Amino acid sequence: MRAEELTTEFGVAGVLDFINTQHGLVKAAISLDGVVGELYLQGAQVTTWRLRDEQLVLFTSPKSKFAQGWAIRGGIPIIFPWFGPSRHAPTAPQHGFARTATWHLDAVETAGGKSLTMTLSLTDSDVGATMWPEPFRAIYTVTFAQTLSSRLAVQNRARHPILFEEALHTYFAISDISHIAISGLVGTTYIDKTDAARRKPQTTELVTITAETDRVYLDTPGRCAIEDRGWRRRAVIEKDGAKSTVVWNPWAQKAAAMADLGDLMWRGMACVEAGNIADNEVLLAQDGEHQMSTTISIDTMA
Ligand code: TA6
Repeated sequence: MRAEELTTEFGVAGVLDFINTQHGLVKAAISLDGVVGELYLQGAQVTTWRLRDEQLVLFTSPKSKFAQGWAIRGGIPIIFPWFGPSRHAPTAPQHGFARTATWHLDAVETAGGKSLTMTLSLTDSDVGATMWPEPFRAIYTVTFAQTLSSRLAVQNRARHPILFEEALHTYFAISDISHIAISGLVGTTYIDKTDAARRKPQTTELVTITAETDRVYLDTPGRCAIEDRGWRRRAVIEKDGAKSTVVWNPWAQKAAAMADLGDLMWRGMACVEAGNIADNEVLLAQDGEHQMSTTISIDTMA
């Protein structure tokens, strides 16, 4: 659907509007009391959630292509039904097809000027069975308010159990990579993707990033946080139905090779992602539904 049709059907004057972008995508622009938001129908991807008078919360690279079929570098990409390279189809796109597919907007709810909830869906008929043969329906519900809540539900429409991985691959804006520490992961085990996928214990209370970091933490608690000394704030991520946490920063060398990142922007971002990956992948029964969710909130550090 084009922006005009979406605005007619779902627009809320002064709160929700739809825009056709120059590269052929459609995005929703959200404006609430004290909150600004943006979501692209491609990938159902939130790219902006900002509290007025507050630094950016989500990082989105201005060098992103924002074009059809290209993954947007930033915000909250939805990773489904596999994380990283596909084990079954080596030529299939990294991180699955959900982030480059166009999702349907099914419903919009507002609560005065305080919050706005969008519900979007994607089914196998939207993406074809070439990459993944399983009939499914995915429903993404996101609420923009003083917190940002996202829920991904997956329904199995196959006549057998299905296996899949998923993640909300969130890019956080930070003051500088040297100023942050991530809490809430101590005592868990991680797969170190920068070191031949070796499994290692997280022994320190805080995770700091001093080089390329690409870790899949398994069986993690429901809450972690990015402590940012530079901006004197904490981004708290509460999750449910998601057993894994990914921590990623490409650092200088990898970033220099990424056309949609490059230069020094890697210093101003850190991905802390909730999902079900590797050992935590989801086995979903026939006709079953699995849900995972996150809520991001910002509080000030003393
Ligand atoms: O979430 C971390 C990761 O899996 C890294 O391995 C890195 O590849 C990153 O995702 C970005 O992937 P992308 O396909 O968006 O370039």
